[in-house]
Amino acid sequence: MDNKVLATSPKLFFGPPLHYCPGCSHGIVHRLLAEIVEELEIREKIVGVSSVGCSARLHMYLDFDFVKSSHGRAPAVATGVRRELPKHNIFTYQGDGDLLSIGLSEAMSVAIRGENILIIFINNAIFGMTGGQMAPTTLVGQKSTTTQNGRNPDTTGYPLRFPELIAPLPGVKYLTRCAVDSPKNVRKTKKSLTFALNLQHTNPGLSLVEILSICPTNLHLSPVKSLDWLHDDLVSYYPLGDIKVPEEEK
Ligand SMILES: Cc1ncc(C[n+]2csc(CCOP(=O)(O)OP(=O)(O)O)c2C)c(N)n1
Ligand code: SF4
Repeated sequence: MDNKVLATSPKLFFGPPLHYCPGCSHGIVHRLLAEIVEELEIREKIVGVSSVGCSARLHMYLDFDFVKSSHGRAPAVATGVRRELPKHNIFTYQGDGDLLSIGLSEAMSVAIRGENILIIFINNAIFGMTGGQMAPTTLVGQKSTTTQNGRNPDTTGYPLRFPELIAPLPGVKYLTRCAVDSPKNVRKTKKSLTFALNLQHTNPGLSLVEILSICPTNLHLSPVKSLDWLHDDLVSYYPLGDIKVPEEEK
């Protein structure tokens, strides 16, 4: 193992190695979480809710408390944790298939109730773990195992921009879209996640940080070409930047 990598790993991060495919974005976000919890000194005051999909083992890589939830149910589980621990930081970590397919009802419900939790939403535009089926975020024309000629909106609808959908709800406080495709954007993602966690103490309500990501395995592209696809195709449909920020925090 490379000692240089180990020497610079955050203390709360049990990795590398990770179980992900080469080029997968999940590991970058895991590492950011370890860095943030360490820097904010909240190891004893944060609970994550891990879910299903390729990131189902998230809790095994991070040295702080987690509750494991079933498919799509992380926001409901996080609500229960919030009721018991009103002063903690609480977050869910969910893929697009998990959050917006089976979990759409739970996701909408926490937005309507304005639950004081953070949803970390990994949008790689596909169901990763189960072999590349269409997700609600799959782009028009994008090939998947269930849209072999490319997604056709006439039969499957249009890709869902979830933050834009829930933005008008008063209990929804902070919505932003980031990407982990360049050092600059990784730093911006870290800033947004930190901002969302701090907001739980100053301006309670639902926060959602969408992180545009890549799944090279199911895109059938190299990691480098997958990043080109992210810049050229994904960002064109899912624009980066803040969607909603509380007036008093601007
Ligand atoms: C109720 C239920 N339905 C379906 C599944 C199968 N399943 C497990 S992970 C997954 C897809 C996860 O995709 P996504 O949330 O996009 O995460 P990724 O693997 O891309 O990170 C599915 C359909 C399941 N575990 N439970
Ligand atoms: S299948 Fe996709 S999302 Fe899953 S680990 Fe591999 S690259 Fe990552």
